[in-house]
Amino acid sequence: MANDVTTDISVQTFDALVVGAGFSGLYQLHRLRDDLGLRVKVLERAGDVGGTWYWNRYPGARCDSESHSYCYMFSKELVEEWEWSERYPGQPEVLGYLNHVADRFDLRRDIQFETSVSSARFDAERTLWRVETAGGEVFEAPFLIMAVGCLSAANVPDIPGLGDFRGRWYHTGQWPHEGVDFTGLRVGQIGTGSTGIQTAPLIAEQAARLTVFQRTANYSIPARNHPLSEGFKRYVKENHDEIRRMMHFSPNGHSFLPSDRSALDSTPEERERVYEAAWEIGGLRFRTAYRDIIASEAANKTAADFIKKKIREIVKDPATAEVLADIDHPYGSKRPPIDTGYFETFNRENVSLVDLRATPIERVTETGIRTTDRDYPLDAIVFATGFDAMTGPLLRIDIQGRDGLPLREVWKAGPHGYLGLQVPGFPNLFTVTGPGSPSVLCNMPVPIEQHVDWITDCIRHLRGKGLATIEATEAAARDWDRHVNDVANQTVMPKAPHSWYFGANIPGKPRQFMPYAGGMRRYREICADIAAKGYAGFKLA
Ligand code: NA7
Repeated sequence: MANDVTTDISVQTFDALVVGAGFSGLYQLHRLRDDLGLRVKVLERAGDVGGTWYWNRYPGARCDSESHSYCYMFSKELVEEWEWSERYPGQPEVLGYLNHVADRFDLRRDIQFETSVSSARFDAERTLWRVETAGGEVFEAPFLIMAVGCLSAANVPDIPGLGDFRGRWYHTGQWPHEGVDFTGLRVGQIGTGSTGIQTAPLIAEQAARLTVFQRTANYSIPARNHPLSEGFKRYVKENHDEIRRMMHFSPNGHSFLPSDRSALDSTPEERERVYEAAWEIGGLRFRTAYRDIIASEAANKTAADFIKKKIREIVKDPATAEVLADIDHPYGSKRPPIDTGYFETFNRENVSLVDLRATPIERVTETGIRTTDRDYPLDAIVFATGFDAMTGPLLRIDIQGRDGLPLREVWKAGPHGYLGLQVPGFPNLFTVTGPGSPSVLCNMPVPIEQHVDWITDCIRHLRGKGLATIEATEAAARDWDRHVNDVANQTVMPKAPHSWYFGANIPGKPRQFMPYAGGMRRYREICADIAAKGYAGFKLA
């Protein structure tokens, strides 16, 4: 029988659409709805709020920023009523915080969960973005804000034979909500980035055997996590303004500042004392022991050598220590992890390390992983293999600007845009912490708040002036691309061209340094200046 039922596509219209309900999307909704009075809809793929903290539920998932700075600072009341329990909050605590924010500001009523955006097309005639979801729904609005996160497209490497594996496998960024019990199992873990370094010690405690497959050896600094004292909690509440000022002043949005000394001005003995003290304090503060660790290769080498020495001291088996300390890039040129007992884990009887540089993985078999020299029988594989960072979450959506111009086409040689906020040819489309902005080099809530505030002010400005569109100019975007590249070249970052900052972890992805390495403070000033000059470098119509 012929099916002649016509589908009624009912289009839902709003003043602004936001994609994503993590740190960025929640705050963007609050600002546009509660401060500007716009009708806003947030579309979120997950079943609840939280973004990265909704998905990353692997054992040991914990924030690398200190809790009192890993939070929104826009509301004094929010800071005063929320109490963090540890120096670094674990995943459940951060997720609890974001749920609290969603409830406190009554955000859920404007968020549609389990809604995956598949395409977004700009209709120039009507000056509207038309957004379609995987479920076939259609939404329209003049403004579209992509709050999709920088590290939300999981990267499962295409290793031959994975489909044949008879055990279970997991990606850390898509961890089962009910958790995984590794008791009695032989577990293989691929990846030794921030995630792998956090999860290995916990998996090792539970599993019968853990085999860590390491491709690139990595630095790590002890986190020295601990419960927060009542005195510190009081200090946080009473010094909100001061802490916020410090976060805005610091180059990376943290609540501490780098030393004003050069590592090269210290004697070796002095340096040893400074690094020893920084190692004891732990965490990302280590990077601030001297002002030039990230800027100068020679200064960096002094920090790198110190950490390598520490690895050799901690790890008892000299052969294992050598593989762990054989690090081929400057400290901080890849994302610097912090850990709780990572190197110590290799002193356990039930843990071993495989050097994939010497013996690469050939395939996954029905019963485990085969490298070029032997088979490793496994019951479970954990992929701690990271993400298609920064561009991945945007490019998996079919975004088309003026005249059907696909973003995938514009970015086929690497991301291109102005301030990491806009791309020429895509009017009224904003990317929160997009490529070309400080984003992943910072304590994330800081660049997020700055972008959301800038976007909100921009939309307010347009509406106040009766303007319909804002669009980055090609010339401004080209200059900005060059500037992003230039400032990266003033650091040690280009010495790790195999990092995900360059897109190098994804086969076929164009190699281009993606975040802005000029520092959050400088970036904030540039953005403010551009807005004050009537949005220089943008076309307003
Ligand atoms: P990362 O930092 O991208 O680390 C991924 C790890 O997985 C890293 O050690 C990679 O080695 C390894 N990897 C990736 N693909 C493979 C293949 N095919 N074979 C072997 N090993 C592989 O991701 P994380 O999740 O740890 O951290 C991401 C961010 O999340 C982090 O910066 C925090 O901001 C939170 P490689 O170094 O590429 O040789």
